[in-house]
Amino acid sequence: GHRSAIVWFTGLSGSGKSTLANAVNAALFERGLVSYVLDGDNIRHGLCRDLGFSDAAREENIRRIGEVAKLFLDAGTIVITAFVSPFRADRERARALVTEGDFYEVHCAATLAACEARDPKGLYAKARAGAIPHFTGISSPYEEPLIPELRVETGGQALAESVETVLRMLEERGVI
Ligand code: GGZ
Repeated sequence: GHRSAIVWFTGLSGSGKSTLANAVNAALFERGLVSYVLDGDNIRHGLCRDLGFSDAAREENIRRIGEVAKLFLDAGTIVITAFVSPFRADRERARALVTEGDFYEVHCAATLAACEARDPKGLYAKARAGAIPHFTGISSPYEEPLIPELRVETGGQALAESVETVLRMLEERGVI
């Protein structure tokens, strides 16, 4: 059996959060476990379509995602969230919504240099040119987790290795 849990990925744009979240989700499915990914594709285009990227808008974005994650937790799911979630206080607020031990913060710790070199959507180039205001890492802060449950070096290792690291952590914590 398994426990429900919130696995909260945080990291810079291009740090591999969504890719890792979806790969972990697939691995959990292979094991017969019920999990679900919340990311920009299914949240920022729907529930949070009214929100931009000011500090206040991000705070509200993360607040809503925390509440939705809590609902998935109550429904018995392993919910994996993949948002930049750059502010410590906002992440701590999401953590505080649920019981201690149900929330696993995972720092996708690719460096800014690695994310910017990769720049899969060309957003860093645009941000450097001043075309995207408040871009995380360039013109808006990213507050690294101080004591995340897990730190994954998504910039410098293969996806499969990162997936194994997350699964091992969930095993060690008795989630799966
Ligand atoms: C950061 C931005 C911005 C700004 C658009 N700053 O690489 P992506 O494209 O797919 O991931 C980024 C995503 C961030 O949305 P989140 O909901 O995860 O952010 S937060 O948790 O801070 O609310 C990026 C894109 O949206 N994007 N403008 N200014 N990322």
